[in-house]
Amino acid sequence: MSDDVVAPVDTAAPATHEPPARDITDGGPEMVQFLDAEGNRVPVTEANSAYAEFIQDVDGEELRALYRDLVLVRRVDAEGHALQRQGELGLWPSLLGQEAAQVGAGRAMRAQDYAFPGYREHGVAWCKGVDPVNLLGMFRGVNHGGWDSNENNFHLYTIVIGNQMLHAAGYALGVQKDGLVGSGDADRDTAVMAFTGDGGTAQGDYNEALVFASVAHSPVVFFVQNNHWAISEPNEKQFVIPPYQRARGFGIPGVRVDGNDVLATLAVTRAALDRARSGQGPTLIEAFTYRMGAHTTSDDPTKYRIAAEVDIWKKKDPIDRLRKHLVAQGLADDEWLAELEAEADELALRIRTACQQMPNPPHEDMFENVYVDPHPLVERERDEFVAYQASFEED
Ligand SMILES: Cc1ncc(C[n+]2csc(CCOP(=O)(O)OP(=O)(O)O)c2C)c(N)n1
Ligand SMILES: [Mg+2]
Repeated sequence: MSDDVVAPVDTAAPATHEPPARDITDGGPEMVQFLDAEGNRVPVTEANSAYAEFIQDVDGEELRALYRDLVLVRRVDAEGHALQRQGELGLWPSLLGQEAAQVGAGRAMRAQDYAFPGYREHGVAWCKGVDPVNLLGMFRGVNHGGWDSNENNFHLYTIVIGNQMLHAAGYALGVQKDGLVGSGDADRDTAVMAFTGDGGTAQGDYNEALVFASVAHSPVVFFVQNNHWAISEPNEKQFVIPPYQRARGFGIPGVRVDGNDVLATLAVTRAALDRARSGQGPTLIEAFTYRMGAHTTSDDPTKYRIAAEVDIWKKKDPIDRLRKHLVAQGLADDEWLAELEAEADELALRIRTACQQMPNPPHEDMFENVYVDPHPLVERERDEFVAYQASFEED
């Protein structure tokens, strides 16, 4: 049993509301892991044995492709951060440290599977084929959300915490009613993935979505990235029982995976998506990971967390561990790694240039897309706004 497990209630004992003390750097023996922090393959354990078959086909080429994803996604993130600091973006929420959780989940998805992200899922966006330039446009505030959701089956970012869980549960219900589940056709059967954080699990929307999805046996995978912080609030303020164990209370399987291990995340997510597509209902995945950066560029984490905690997690870095593994297996050498760095530089230059060149839209564009059809109230407000703007003298 992991440290997180709360002992059965002793009715004779006085009630206590103190959460159990836990080591936030240790996911416990139930956590699924295939690559340890040193890049070694983990032997078969009770926790990982059921998932090994889901990564049996991952050969050297695919391992290198996963590493490439991790490196490029981290570079997109670094560029987003830098552009915000240089005044080009209004805000940037960094995914630093969560690359493996997102690439593992994103690469497990098939083209027809639909993702409902929060606001930090740049790695999932990458895997679903959303151009990072679109992410930058959204945080630059030059469009209504950044991209066409249906182009890549990747919904718009949702800032209202936990809200996308309900969107996903509803969409999954629709998928089910359209008969897109359980036919055995790998290109047709569809699953839905909903992404939220540890803080999100405390929201009403999250809990309602899990009830809806579980009673309807909908094809949805709830993917909680437990990065241990909800802005400045630690796990202890969000739950007493960790998310993967709370799944049981909703009647769905819950699994904790090492979110800094791309192989484990890929395996566990593939298993959960297969379950969903074949009509066996929802699964909850808790990816045990860490937010290495600030909550967003508006935040200063040195005000509320100690550097020693960050240092421990730096040693669990998701990219370092896969690089060590590749090098040890003879799958990567200095030349290949340097080529990848050059590719990352090119990507960074492309998205930076595109961001700086984005034209500012006319102000009145913000009145577009409020409703599907024109609406008299919105039109009146737009006209008033245009007249107000025109009342200023040109300088
Ligand atoms: C309904 C709602 N309440 C509060 C906020 C303000 N808020 C923005 S991010 C955040 C923390 C979310 O933490 P978590 O779910 O752990 O996700 P993380 O940011 O760590 O990825 C809060 C409270 C919000 N956006 N929406
Ligand atoms: Mg969090």
